Amino acid sequence: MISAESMGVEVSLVLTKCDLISDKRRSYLIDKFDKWGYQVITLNLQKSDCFKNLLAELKQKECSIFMGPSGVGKTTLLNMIIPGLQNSTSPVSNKIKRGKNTTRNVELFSMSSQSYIVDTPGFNMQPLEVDIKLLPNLYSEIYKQVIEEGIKCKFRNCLHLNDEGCNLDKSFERYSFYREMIDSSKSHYYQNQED
Ligand SMILES: Nc1nc2c(ncn2[C@@H]2O[C@H](COP(=O)(O)OP(=O)(O)O)[C@@H](O)[C@H]2O)c(=O)[nH]1
Ligand SMILES: [Mg+2]
Ligand SMILES: [Zn+2]
Repeated sequence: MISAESMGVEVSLVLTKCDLISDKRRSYLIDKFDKWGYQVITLNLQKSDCFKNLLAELKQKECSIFMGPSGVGKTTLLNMIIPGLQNSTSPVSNKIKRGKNTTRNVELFSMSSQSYIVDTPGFNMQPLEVDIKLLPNLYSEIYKQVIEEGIKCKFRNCLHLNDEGCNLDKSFERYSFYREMIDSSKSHYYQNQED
């Protein structure tokens, strides 16, 4: 999600297979991701009326890309959206506990002449190469405080790592992840300086 944000790609977070969890768990997840700054769409593809909102959103966009681990239901969703399409899907393997990469290529499908969907095999995480100074803006938890609430730290380019002179409220779930990301970008940055 942070990679997408860094490229200016709008993120819509979709939780699939909601028939497999309780309503309580579903509410918990909606709330969790709301705090991350994402309004999630929850899907249960066994009920076809459930994806109307998502469909409306997809139709408004020029191009949408389905990303996510293998086996979460990306191709199943695509098959429901595009009438007549019967691309292969396969259940999550019990043995390896993950999807089996049934979709092998990145393929572009058209919903209309103005609207396309790309199905992908899943994730292939590349190390993120973002200017370290831009990282804080990719987290809504930070962005909201700095831009919308106007909090000011002592140093103008504060990375919000230390408490001295930093006024950011760091009590949000992704803060430790943010810190790790800054640390790994830093080591990446210094390594490149040495090359
Ligand atoms: N229980 C449940 N299973 C689903 C749902 N959506 C997809 N599946 C199943 O999940 C498995 C993997 O789906 P697939 O579309 O191949 O996943 P992909 O790898 O993300 O493209 C298939 O067996 C689907 O039938 C859902 O909403 N609920
Ligand atoms: Mg697939
Ligand atoms: Zn700060």
